[in-house]
Amino acid sequence: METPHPPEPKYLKDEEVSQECMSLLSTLPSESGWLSKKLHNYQGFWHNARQLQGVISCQKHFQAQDTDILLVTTPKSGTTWLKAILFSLVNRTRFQQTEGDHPLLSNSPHALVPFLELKLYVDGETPDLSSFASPRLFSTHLPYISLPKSVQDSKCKLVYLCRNPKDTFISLWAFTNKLKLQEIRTNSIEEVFEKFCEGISLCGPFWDHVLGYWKESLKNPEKIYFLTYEEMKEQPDLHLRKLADFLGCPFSSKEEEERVVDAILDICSFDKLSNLKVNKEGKLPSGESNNAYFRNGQVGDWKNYLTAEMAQRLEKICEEKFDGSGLKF
Ligand code: PAP
Repeated sequence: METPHPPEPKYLKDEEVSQECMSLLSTLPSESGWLSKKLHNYQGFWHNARQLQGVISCQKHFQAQDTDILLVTTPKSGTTWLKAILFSLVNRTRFQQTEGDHPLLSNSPHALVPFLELKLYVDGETPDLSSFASPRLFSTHLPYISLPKSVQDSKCKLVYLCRNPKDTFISLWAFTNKLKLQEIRTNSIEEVFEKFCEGISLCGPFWDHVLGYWKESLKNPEKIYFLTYEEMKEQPDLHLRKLADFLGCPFSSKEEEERVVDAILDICSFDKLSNLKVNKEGKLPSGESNNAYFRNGQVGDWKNYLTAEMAQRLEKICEEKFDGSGLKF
């Protein structure tokens, strides 16, 4: 007997889009996708139909507040981890990491820090955000060019996270196969690698996404904190302290004495989060299993999947794309 397919997450229900979105889609370049059936190019980046509906809706309706914090990531760069970290950091006086009722112990980080375009605005409607405590914490995969105008105009802060492209690709490929849908067969690595190298992936081209935020973070370091998964893995305590400073909530000497930094890193660690019942067995309201967001959380896992030729090809593309930017992976 065949294993039943997991339900299709909301953001992948391509056919459920408004007339307005449908009309826009018909004017955009499109390509066959590797998770959704099709990807559409909007403002230079690839989105599936539902995601695009969310992008347009949040561009139109999202009103950023000066105190908002936006976690922006390239897909599969450690979004889940940083959602947990930022949530714990900014709520550390409301919720102590050592208490048994900390929200991270019974909620997926994705439920605590929702995506704008993939969750809150995905239906094309204006969500009620009045229940969000201040500072409001949201996340997005939106490229810089597509951010709602109010994000650029307000004093809200952006934390940007990306990851080595080879590990990003492997994580994305593994994720799409985990979520594989009825109409789409398992994605072969060669096939999707080709697409990734052509820049065709969710919110890709990868390099354009990264460069957009990299350049802005150099111009405006008060507004954008640029971070990589590898840096966070290597010196998590350093970056957590820097994030706290950047967000205007530095650790006090009393908190340093009480080792709050370690407590936050501990509750957000891969081992801790991936072994919680909620993340092992729970599902998001969109139907995805929380465990799809935890694989192995390693740096350099690409070595187990990519051939030397594949790795060289992607390295060469990135070298060319990032040339002169000062950014290296
Ligand atoms: P998203 O962008 O679709 O929300 P995201 O959370 O970025 O997904 O991707 C999951 C990756 O983060 C997985 O990487 P892997 O496939 O290389 O293993 C996942 O294992 C990793 N991850 C999730 N939680 C943590 C964590 N607490 N610490 C480190 N890595 C983590």
